[in-house]
Amino acid sequence: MLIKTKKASDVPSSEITPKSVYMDRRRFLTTAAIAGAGAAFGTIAPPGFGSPALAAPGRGPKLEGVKKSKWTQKSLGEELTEYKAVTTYNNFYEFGTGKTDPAERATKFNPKPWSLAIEGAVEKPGVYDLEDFIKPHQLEERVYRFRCVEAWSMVVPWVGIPLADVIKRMGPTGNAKYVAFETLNDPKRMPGQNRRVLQWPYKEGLRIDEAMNPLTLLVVGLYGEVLPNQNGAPIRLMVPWKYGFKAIKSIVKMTFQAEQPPTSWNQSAAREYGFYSNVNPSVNHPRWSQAKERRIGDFLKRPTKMFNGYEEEVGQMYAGMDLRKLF
Ligand SMILES: Nc1nc2c(c(=O)[nH]1)N[C@H]1C(S)=C(S)[C@@H](COP(=O)(O)O)O[C@H]1N2
Ligand SMILES: [Mo]
Repeated sequence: MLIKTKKASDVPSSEITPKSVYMDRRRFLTTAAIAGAGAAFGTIAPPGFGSPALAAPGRGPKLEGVKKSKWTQKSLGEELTEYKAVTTYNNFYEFGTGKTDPAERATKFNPKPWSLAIEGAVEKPGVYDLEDFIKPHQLEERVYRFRCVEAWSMVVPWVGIPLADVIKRMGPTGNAKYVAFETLNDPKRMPGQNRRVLQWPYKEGLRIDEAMNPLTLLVVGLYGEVLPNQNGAPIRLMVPWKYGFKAIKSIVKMTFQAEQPPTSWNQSAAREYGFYSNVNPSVNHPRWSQAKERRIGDFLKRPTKMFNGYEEEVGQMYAGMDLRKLF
């Protein structure tokens, strides 16, 4: 996300794929050429279609009992973004506003133990220990496209549980029209919160049907491993048809309520960031076009797709809505 004090004439930092990412990619291409076409890429990706990152040994604790889903790399038909880029090119303002800040500054953050508060219009509100909260659910891997409002994008094999299953378990009442999410607010553990670049805690929200959509995932891992701190450990949201800032990290609270909740980016710049924030190439950001995006690792830009390519799955939820007004 860009800070709003930037001038319109500034080139968004997102326009520039960081050199380290290019360099890594080039290095991979060379290595792959040497290794030859028969190289095995591990168990997640089909051979020959794989991500370079999977060729490397494990980097974090592996998650056990993760099942495959129908959202595979093959079904998406796109290359995975390298693990290194996914974990070093981040937006997580609680650890600084620079792209490499989270990876550099969140190393000492300890997301264990973690509790998650469920509040409001549900039959089973309470404060849950995260491990107990996750345990009844089957972890699954889903390869999703992910597009930041800054016009860069990635393809990531997330591991998580469908938010719909969690909501069903909590028993929403008739007043549960929206879900509000909050990130941990603890400047001692999240030093970026000492600067008021946003109103802390970071807040996000979804309409209940969006939260219950089969695509919506509560993420606890990526690349088969426990979610790295910089990517929002221990639990973050993933709504692949919306801009990246909806994907709130390090969640400590979910509140079910009748009113549309306030969201951090909307509070910070209402003209620029709406509640819905569906990826929409025909609604430009006031300061830049949303028609194209740069896939991290690519040189050329590609056209952005309506709802980030998930129109078939989610378009119906917005039938009859003016998405220029409700951006
Ligand atoms: N708590 C919190 N969640 C956040 C952010 C943040 O600054 N704080 N940044 C958002 C933005 S703008 C993006 S693009 C994604 C980035 O996720 P990634 O670093 O895993 O790619 O996280 C989103 N979730
Ligand atoms: Mo973003």
